[in-house]
Amino acid sequence: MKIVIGTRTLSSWSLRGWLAAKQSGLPFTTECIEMDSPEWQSGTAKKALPSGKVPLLIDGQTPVWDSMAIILWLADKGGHDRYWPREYPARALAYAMTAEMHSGFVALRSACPMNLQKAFPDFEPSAAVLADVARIDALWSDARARFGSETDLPWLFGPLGAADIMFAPVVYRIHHYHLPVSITARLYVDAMLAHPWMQEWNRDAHAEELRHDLYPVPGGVPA
Ligand SMILES: N[C@@H](CCC(=O)N[C@@H](CS)C(=O)NCC(=O)O)C(=O)O
Repeated sequence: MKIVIGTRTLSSWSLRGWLAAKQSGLPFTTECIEMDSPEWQSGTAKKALPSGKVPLLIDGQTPVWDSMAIILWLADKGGHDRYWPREYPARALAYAMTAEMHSGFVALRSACPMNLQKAFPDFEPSAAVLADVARIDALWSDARARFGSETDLPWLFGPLGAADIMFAPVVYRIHHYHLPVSITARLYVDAMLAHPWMQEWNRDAHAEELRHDLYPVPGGVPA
């Protein structure tokens, strides 16, 4: 299996696909397409991608694109228990919040693009961004209160799963843009930041040399 990703510093959807591949427990290789390369910018590199976007999983001869489809495919192959809680009420919430993240939170996503090499301590979130963060905080707190067990702290539903994977870039956004969250959410953010796979991704991101500021946000200091 191969997962094709974009620049680690910038590509939030690639982080999801790559974490999903890690969580499968199956062997895979990673191919990174630099998003500030002339090939990506001119559209040449995108021609090899069915949707023109990353991540793309190639399993043998089978291409699977879109982070949500990659999670579904890998759950079929690697085992649903690796991604989804076993109990039905918990599973319903995990499905719903994973899908809500996949399709929503546009204000947060557009105002706070993921950039792992920069922090924005003076960022002033709009009301729409604060509303998105409050909704995410409420979802995390609900999952933790109802289904996260003390022994399996700090994940949302016990072991790391699809919901954690889908929210992973939000963890970085909260951290890098200094967005206000509850203590419960902050503990979750800190635990996710300390996860070995997040650390590996972050380390590799910091090794990247970016030629352009593709998603400029005013201000910012090195992270
Ligand atoms: N819904 C897709 C979104 C993928 C996506 O937008 N990827 C970005 C990189 S983070 C991309 O390839 N953008 C290229 C473009 O839109 O031209 C998913 O879940 O994988």
